[in-house]
Amino acid sequence: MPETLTHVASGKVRELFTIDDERLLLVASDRISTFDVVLPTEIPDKGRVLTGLSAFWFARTRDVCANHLLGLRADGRSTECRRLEMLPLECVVRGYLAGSGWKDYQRTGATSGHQLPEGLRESDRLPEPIFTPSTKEDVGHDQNISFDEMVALVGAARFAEAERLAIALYQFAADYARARGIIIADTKFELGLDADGTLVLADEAFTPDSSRFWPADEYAPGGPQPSFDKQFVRDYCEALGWDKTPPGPELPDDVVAGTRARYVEAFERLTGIGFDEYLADPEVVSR
Ligand code: PZK
Repeated sequence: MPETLTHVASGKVRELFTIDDERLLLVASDRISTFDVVLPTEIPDKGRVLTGLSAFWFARTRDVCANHLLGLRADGRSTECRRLEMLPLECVVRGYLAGSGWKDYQRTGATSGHQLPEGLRESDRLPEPIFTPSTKEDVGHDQNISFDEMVALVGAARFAEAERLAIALYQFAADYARARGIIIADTKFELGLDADGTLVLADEAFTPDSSRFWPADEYAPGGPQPSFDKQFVRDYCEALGWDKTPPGPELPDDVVAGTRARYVEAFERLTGIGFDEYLADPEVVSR
């Protein structure tokens, strides 16, 4: 009998459904966004690459932090997960100075309450990774918030625990990835509480959609870095002179093929597993 699922939420490129009271189904599409706009052209297998990578990290980090993963479906893009009480904040960890962290630093010498050394350049590695959580915004960009606002949202003890887990998770994944030629400059994840009140890693983990992936062999601080996964798309869009407002442009076949190859390359470098092995049996990443 076909399964009936209730749709509960849509992200830009993912969908969330209810399976039952305890379980959700997270489905990653092949849609791609750039400059915050979802493009009309899909990247074949992108959703499978991101689903497999996330499940790989969940398996590798289970001794660092519990996670919501129950199992992968045979389609390779659908994750069955435990339903949690989500914390009302996005856990952001930065190991390098990019994006809004770099913007804040240029203005104030600090980001999210972390005073940083003088003289840092764009994309420099930070002395230590820092926790810079933000609020969840339904529309537009997440807002950076102060320590006091954060403590008011979740309480001091919960905040300290989230910070400790977030930094430990980032340290693990960033070291692992750096040894395989990929810099994870920063990352964002979501934590939830299970019925026992334990903090649990949810959503996606250390994918190129939730993190900045940079090719380590091209790393040159002092300016912006190329994106491991989306650089062909960005270059194409810049060359078109598109104004970065919707609708975005269709992508030509060579940009699609080159971008798909980069996603598959990230998957294979990080997991050490062939992508065709993953397609044949998605659970290979969890063993
Ligand atoms: C949950 N999101 C964000 C992700 C979307 C929206 N395990 C969980 N338990 C309860 N809630 C969530 C999760 C997870 N993961 C995650 N919203 C709720 C989100 C993907 C697509 F539309």
